[in-house]
Amino acid sequence: MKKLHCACAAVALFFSFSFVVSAQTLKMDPKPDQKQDTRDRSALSGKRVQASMGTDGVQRIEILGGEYYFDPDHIIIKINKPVELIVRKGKDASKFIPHNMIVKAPEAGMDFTIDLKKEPQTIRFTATKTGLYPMYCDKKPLLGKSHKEKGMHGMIEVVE
Ligand SMILES: [Cu+2]
Repeated sequence: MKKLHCACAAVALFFSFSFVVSAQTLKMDPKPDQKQDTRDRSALSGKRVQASMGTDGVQRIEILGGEYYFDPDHIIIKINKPVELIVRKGKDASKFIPHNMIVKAPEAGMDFTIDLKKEPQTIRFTATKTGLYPMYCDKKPLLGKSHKEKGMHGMIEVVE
């Protein structure tokens, strides 16, 4: 009798477990726009995020960088409103690989180069022209591809 009881419990456990697994598989199914992404860090890249407007009128967004990505890598900001990009190395980023973030668009009010650290740093500017502006890391080992070529690049989109 006890043995039968155990078997029943095992079967019940098995079914509830497989239910959890299938529910998780469904949840983990990548979104269509992420599927099309062919860069190295497909799980992280291809992410469009609009900076959130603070009650103080400053748009803020946090960006992580690492091997070899920016997360998010497509940032949407509003024109003529102050922006704070809070940048730092991702938790998984190597201590030994240097990274930076560069945006060279002086015509749009954005012109900066910042070395990424584990601690957050804030870049402040106000974009003055709508459009798409590239951001990238220009680090490159002596041999091999640059970080940019490996996927460490993204876009800042300035909208009305
Ligand atoms: Cu880099």
